[in-house]
Amino acid sequence: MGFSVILPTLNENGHIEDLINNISNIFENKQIDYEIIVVDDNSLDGTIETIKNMLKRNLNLKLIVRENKNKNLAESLNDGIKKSVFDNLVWMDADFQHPPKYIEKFIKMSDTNDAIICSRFLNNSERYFNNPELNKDINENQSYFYNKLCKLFLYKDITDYTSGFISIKKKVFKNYKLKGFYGNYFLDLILYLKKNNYKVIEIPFKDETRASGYSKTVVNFNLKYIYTCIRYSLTLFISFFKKF
Ligand SMILES: Nc1nc2c(ncn2[C@@H]2O[C@H](COP(=O)(O)OP(=O)(O)O)[C@@H](O)[C@H]2O)c(=O)[nH]1
Ligand SMILES: [Mg+2]
Repeated sequence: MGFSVILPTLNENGHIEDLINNISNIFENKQIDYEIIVVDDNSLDGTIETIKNMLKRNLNLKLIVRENKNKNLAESLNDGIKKSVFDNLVWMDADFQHPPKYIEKFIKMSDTNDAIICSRFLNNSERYFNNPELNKDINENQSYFYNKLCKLFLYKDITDYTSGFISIKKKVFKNYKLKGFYGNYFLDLILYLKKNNYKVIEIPFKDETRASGYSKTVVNFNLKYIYTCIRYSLTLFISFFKKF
């Protein structure tokens, strides 16, 4: 058993070293083979230099810099998948919103499942904004509503269609590539898994606020917000028909 952890990065210098050390410790303590693949879309905040320095010390660390390519989260993950060497893949936000401790659950459950998804919307999931000191991101209500709609029209046993925190068997990608933008690549992946009868399970988790830096997906309430809503609705609409 081995794990390839893919970390897509765009300006995550404030915490990326901590995150990599944290993830490495989990696998080192359990003596499980692993690699961490950082896929960077030309960060300007020093993320690339930090990783290059770490490469000298951490032999399990790899770096892909997507030079001369358009910034794209799903394509970054595809590049990481292509480079990976182990049977189990994990990907997650590189900003501590997805706490690394859940990797221990992935390890425990990976023998009996093809995909394990950390969901924000199960009954016993907890949200960062339950803490009264933390503000809710502007797009949380939109995301909640969108995922409810997906559950209604797609699969009753899946609650988080835009999670982005997953452990998944590499074999899934023999005939499939991630496609789309931000969260909606994830919906397409769920559809593919379900249609091909892979064993998918969700587990509850407690998300955190980003450790530093800023979100690339939060949009203000303006034309871009409406455009994003339309793109997401279209994806759901198309997925509904692709389901059959
Ligand atoms: N390589 C790459 N990574 C990205 C891109 N956009 C976002 N990310 C990374 O994807 C993860 C999720 O993005 P984030 O800004 O945290 O979105 P949020 O969690 O929805 O606020 C983070 O690790 C980002 O650094 C991109 O265009 N390319
Ligand atoms: Mg994030």
